[in-house]
Amino acid sequence: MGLNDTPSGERVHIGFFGKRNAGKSSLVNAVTGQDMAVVSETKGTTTDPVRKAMELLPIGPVMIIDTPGYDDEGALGEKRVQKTKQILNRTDVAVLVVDAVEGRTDCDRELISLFEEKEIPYLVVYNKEDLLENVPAAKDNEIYVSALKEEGIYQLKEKIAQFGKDAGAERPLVSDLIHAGDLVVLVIPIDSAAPKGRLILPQQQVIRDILEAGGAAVCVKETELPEILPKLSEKPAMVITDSQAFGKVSADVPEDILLTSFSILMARYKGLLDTAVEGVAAIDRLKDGDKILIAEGCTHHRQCDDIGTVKIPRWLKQYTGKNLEIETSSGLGFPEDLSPYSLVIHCGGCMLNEREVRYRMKCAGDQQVPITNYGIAIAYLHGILKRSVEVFPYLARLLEK
Ligand SMILES: Nc1nc2c(ncn2[C@@H]2O[C@H](COP(=O)(O)OP(=O)(O)OP(=O)(O)O)[C@@H](O)[C@H]2O)c(=O)[nH]1
Ligand SMILES: [Mg+2]
Repeated sequence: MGLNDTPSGERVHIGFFGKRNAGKSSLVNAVTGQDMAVVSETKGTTTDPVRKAMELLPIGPVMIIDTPGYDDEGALGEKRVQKTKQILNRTDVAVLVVDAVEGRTDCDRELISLFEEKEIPYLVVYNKEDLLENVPAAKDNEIYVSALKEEGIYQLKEKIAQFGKDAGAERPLVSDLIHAGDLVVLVIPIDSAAPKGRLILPQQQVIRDILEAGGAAVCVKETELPEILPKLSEKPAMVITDSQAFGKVSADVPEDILLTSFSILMARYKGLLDTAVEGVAAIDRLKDGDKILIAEGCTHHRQCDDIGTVKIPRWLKQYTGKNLEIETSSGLGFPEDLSPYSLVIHCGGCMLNEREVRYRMKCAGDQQVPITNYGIAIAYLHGILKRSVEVFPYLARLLEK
């Protein structure tokens, strides 16, 4: 796959932040080896984020983002913080650029607290070291460089790569939940909605992860499960089902066997599970007239469309018995202002939109609007969420509250 083919959602996003004139744009140019950003001695040269896709070894494909100075007086304080938070929501590694002569300022400390709040790994780059008489010793997440003299740029790239590699480290899908030698049953419906001639990506990924853990995967359709399950000479460590078949499968699998769904494992893999489980409890607090946003990441899945516009609204009304106002959005049309909504239910399956989905979850978090996803909401509305998160005892406890 060529460099230009890597979708931006799959790139490690590296954002450069700091005061005006700290040398953010100069550093971005030095790191990318290109004059992508305008540099000048005038404060406030960069007024909007500038992005550049590149290859940064050993991470691989990255997206470098240059940002406007965080101390810009022109913009209203609130708006500036908002804007920076939006960029931070897409940032995997933050690079704080500090003028080495001036040292850390209140503005830098404010940025650091934002990084910490967002749990974004960051490193502090003291730029303009050429103007220092003595270069102090640097801590592990600090480095002294000169963008102007191109000093320390190679070391900076290595440090970014080291932080980015950790950021890009993938969570396990299921391998941490099973042991070598375990038998895992996968329930995979083969209906008209299933693609012809192959399995879908989450199913492939789960099988691969089970194999890597030294386990064995037994794949079966939901219709054959009752007949096949008793044939196993040993109790399976776990049953993983397609969430659409959860109701039936949950009745067929004895209570003493752990049961979960592909969508729950995927949600955890993408780092969305906790937020979605916390958010779903808002369903019980819904009142007549409350607005709910059902957000679809893509515009082309007819099957998802049916779930979002027809099934979930129907189940919501049945479950709550309330008169709810349901709005839907699709594709990139996700509203910036979520304050009118009592709950956002987002689609969860689309692989390419992973970063965007995570970003939207964070937007909702910033505005204190509960957000959940299709898989979790469907399980909750059918009263089977508790059983499907049993594999994660801390979440099961959360639901008991
Ligand atoms: N001496 C010295 N000057 C530098 C260095 N890096 C940048 N500068 C100068 O600092 C000034 C600001 O550089 P920029 O890269 O535009 O700074 P910025 O942080 O992008 O500034 P804004 O876009 O205004 O927020 C320019 O005059 C640069 O030439 C450096 O390593 N040493
Ligand atoms: Mg700039």
